[in-house]
Amino acid sequence: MKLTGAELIHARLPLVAPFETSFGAQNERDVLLVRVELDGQEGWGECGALPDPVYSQEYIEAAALTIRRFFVPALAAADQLTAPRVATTLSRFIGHRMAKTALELAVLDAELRAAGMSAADYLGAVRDSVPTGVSVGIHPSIPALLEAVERYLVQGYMRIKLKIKPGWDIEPVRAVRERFGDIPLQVDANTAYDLADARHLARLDDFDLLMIEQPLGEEDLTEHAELARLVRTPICLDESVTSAKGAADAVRIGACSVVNIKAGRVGGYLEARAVHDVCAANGVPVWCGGMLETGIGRAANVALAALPGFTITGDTSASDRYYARDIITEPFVLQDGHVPVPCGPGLGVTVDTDALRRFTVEREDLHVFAIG
Ligand code: NPQ
Ligand code: MG
Repeated sequence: MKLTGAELIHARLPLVAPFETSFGAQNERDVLLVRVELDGQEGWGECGALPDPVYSQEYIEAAALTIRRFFVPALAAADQLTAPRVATTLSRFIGHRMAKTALELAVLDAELRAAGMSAADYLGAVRDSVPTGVSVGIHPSIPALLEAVERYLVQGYMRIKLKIKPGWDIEPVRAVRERFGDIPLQVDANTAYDLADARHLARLDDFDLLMIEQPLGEEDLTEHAELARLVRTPICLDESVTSAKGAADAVRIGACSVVNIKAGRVGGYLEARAVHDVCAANGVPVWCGGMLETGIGRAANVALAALPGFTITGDTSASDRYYARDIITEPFVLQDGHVPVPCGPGLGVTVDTDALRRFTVEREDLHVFAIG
């Protein structure tokens, strides 16, 4: 198939509650969506980038520029465009993995809609629903945190992940353990600590956490391996893993014993599957992370999380964890702690274009013509 159209949509969705992490608080989710046409067949993709380069180097405006200036012209020159060929066609461009992921996903959606196959079947899903956990932001007080955690447990979430940072770590974890007992519990620091904090982080060992996610810097693989020798709680990497090769290296040097897989971070859903494969081959459990996706990216994440190696409950929460109103007609709804894996063609979700228009900040038709 050939790329016959491309459109960028910058939308802004209000969050049901502020989401605070060690890198800041958000009241809304700005998101970059991509709509492509392959021989006239529509496909949708979502870019995980945030408005500011605070989780990773990428940010929305830079992703939009990169897609417009480099990626779409390169893809327009490809004759037989398929999802696997997106990565090979864009491989001479370094980085910009979230931008690449959005395009790969849109091409995959169009290709699979034309073929009548679901993304879940294409990726190799073995489940028709996936258990899900919830990521709980930093709260203004311990009572406010406990109230939020209680709400999620009542809703049926299978695992609680607390965001931590220096000054908000031991006490919130202790309070949640004391109040809710033996629930599946883990923490995520989003790179907020240094190796010098090892003795402090070892205090978390008292609370039988499933893991500590990304305590140290993105580039601190060696330091994570050292930290893993100083704490008993398993180390999970998020920001540090940007490819299947990187995942294999991290595991080999002992930097982590669990991997959070996010497609955008590794450059696409096919590379995400490769991370899954290399981890499975090494006996390393993986789980599916999230970037507060709309229904488009959420559908893809849930399909990915249905692969056999995703043996740990992830962050693929129901839509109403983040949004009062998603821009997708069918929200993902929690049933007995699980979300259903979409089984329709492509991503298996339908974009409500009227609703999307109401949330759109900026929209742009891209010129689709080959360079050179
Ligand atoms: C993580 N996600 O695992 C990320 C971080 C993240 C679900 O915890 C707005 C504000 C958007 C904060 C997207 C979860 C965000 C955000 C992702 C944090 O590290
Ligand atoms: Mg994380």
